[in-house]
Amino acid sequence: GNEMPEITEYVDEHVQNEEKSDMFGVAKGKNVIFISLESVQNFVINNKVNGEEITPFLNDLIDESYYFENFYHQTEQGKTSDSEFLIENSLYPLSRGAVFFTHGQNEYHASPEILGENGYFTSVFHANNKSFWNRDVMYDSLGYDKFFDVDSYEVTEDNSIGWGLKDKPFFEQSMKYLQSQQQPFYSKFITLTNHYPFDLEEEDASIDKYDSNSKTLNQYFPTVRYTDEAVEQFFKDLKESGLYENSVIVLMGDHYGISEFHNKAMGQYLGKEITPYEHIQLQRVPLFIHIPGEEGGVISEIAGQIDVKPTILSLLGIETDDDITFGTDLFAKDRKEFIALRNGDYISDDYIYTKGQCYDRKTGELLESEPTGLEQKQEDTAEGLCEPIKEKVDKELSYSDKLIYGDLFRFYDFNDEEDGQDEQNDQSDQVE
Ligand code: GP9
Ligand code: MN
Repeated sequence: GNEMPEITEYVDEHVQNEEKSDMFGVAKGKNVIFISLESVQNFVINNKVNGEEITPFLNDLIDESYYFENFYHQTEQGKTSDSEFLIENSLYPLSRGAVFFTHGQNEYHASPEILGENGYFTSVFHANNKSFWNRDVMYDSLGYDKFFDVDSYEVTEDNSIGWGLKDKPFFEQSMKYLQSQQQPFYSKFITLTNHYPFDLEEEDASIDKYDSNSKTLNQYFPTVRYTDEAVEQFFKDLKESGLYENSVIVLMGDHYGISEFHNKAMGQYLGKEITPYEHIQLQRVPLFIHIPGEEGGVISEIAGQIDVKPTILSLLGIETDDDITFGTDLFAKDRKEFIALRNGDYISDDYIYTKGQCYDRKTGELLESEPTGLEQKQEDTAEGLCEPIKEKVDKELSYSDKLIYGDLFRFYDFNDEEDGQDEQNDQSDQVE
């Protein structure tokens, strides 16, 4: 625990906001329904294929939500599980392997645990084997009350494809469990149909495939549309059940669906060459925060999955002054100046740094390249422009790694007073 003082000092000084945002507590006491949209990247939003809208429901939802158009996924090899780790801990996943597997039994201070301490019932809905990504173990460590895994669903040959239960029956079958939960609840839904290799039956496809040399990209569009329709139906069901009015609904893409192996086809679709800069821009995934009764708006500031935990807790009016997070409330005014990707690349207001090159974020212009000769580093190159933030990025990633490798939260007392409260709450909401 020797590193703890240094890390908490860094977080206090460089991450946490002094002032609460104007949005603090606007959703106090409401349910949170978090929808993880498998492999949905934001290039499909407000875009078309063969003249057809790809995500008509999500496109309309922008008008009634806070929509973050420059929101980046920060996952690595742990894919969906890394995104879950990011959004609930506001720590970075690891650069290799999946932290869900390698550190599933660490001590954490995750949002499900914090929400449990604040009277929430917490659950996950996902129609896959419970041990996939070691979720059954990790969800205990994160403080979840209940995991509705594949065993909670009726899965037949007819209602499944690819990885399992299709998203439409998944949401349909989830409703009865959701309605029986104690309120307020925090429930996370993880969709599955829009997963590589994006297989979909003809009868479920509302739009045609794209036509390029990448079967993967071609098939991606109809499956994204299928998930869009599944979410639309889910919203209808939520409204019918009466849960909608009293809930905040957050929708987020977990990570990219189309890898760089498909850059040629992607370039054909987008009508531009996929440069290293464009590749980073393709790591944007949608984030919607939908609060019934609030108008919302499009937010262009850079944001990332690391920011989800502090943002949700702030909306719910939960104090997090003593928390250790590397993200910030997205509605706060003075936010940290960069979004770090797990490989050390980063996005700042002015720059995108990738592969040792420094780009202008807004124009994509290559500002400077790192000299190729090893010993030739010069002050006035890319390093000059991008280097100061790059140093901070590396430092922050290493602090996050230290917390995980050393299981350092064992040595940190998050809040004594809160602990006293937990014990009382725990007795009242044991729902299985
Ligand atoms: C598996 C699902 C997809 O349960 O979450 O996992 P991914 O391959 O995207 O990590
Ligand atoms: Mn995924």
